[in-house]
Amino acid sequence: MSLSLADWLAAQSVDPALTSALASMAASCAEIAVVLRNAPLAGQTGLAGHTNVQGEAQKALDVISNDIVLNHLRANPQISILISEEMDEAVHHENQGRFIVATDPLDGSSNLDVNVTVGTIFSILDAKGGILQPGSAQLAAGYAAYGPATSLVLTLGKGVAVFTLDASGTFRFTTDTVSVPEASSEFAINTARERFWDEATRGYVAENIAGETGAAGKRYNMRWVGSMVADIHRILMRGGIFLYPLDSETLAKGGRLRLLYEANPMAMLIEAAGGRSTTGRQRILDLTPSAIHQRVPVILGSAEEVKRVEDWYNRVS
Ligand code: FBP
Repeated sequence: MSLSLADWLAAQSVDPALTSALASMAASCAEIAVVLRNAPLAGQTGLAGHTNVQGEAQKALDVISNDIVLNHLRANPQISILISEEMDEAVHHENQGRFIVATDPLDGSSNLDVNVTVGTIFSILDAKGGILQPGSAQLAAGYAAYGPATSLVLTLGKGVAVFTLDASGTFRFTTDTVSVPEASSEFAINTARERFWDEATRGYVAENIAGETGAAGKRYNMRWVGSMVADIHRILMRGGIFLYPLDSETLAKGGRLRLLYEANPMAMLIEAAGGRSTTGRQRILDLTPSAIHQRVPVILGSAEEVKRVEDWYNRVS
């Protein structure tokens, strides 16, 4: 039988305190997987009746998932601060814990009603650096994808490893040869937002749609699940590019996706697997956050494609 996550971390000589933090996140994800599997039977797929700090309607499962993560992390003396998409303020635990965890406990929850893959995204930081550290300071990042299989995808900086949840609730090592191909011909963007796009996004997408007859000189396919974990998982497994750029409608907010618990962990994973990440104008992992729920433009995936988008931004600036 393949190694459990705990045995794999021990084999990598990962610091026991960090191992403990990762184990708490893995236990949260295993518990959320069970809740999601049974949610339609338990009548838990609807709205919770309130909105989160971003003004978005919370689903019952957003709240349940947040509580699960909160309970696991509160019980872990290694974790002193929890930042969650579902909570207005960072939660400070009364301990000397070494780590901060930033999480989106249930990303893509608008897809729950249609039984599409959703996920839990997390980022782990050294508490000494405070809550507003650049993504390049992350000690570990990962997500669980609740799809046909529940996958835990993890990076400690170099390389990306995938674990699969078995029937007993243990994540087991599946592969560590995840590599985002440098070239790709798949792009993921919400094209219904075209009228809000900037010149660079318009130019890049138009070239892709032109296929063999355009500047890219090859035919593209568009893939968009609308659930970030599902879209990024596809890109990690077979390449492609994901774009949620700054557009005229999201301009005032700084973007659509959140820096601390969506953009940073996904950028760390993509870069650790050989891909590239940018806001269009700057590497995501170099941004210094100004607020815990800050939003940013997110463009990441196969290096050649991301560089083409960066070239467009350089050209139109
Ligand atoms: P939530 O964190 O509110 O669930 O939103 C994130 C997300 O669902 C991503 O998973 C997805 O990429 C994006 O929003 C899609 O947003 P939209 O449907 O508004 O284009």
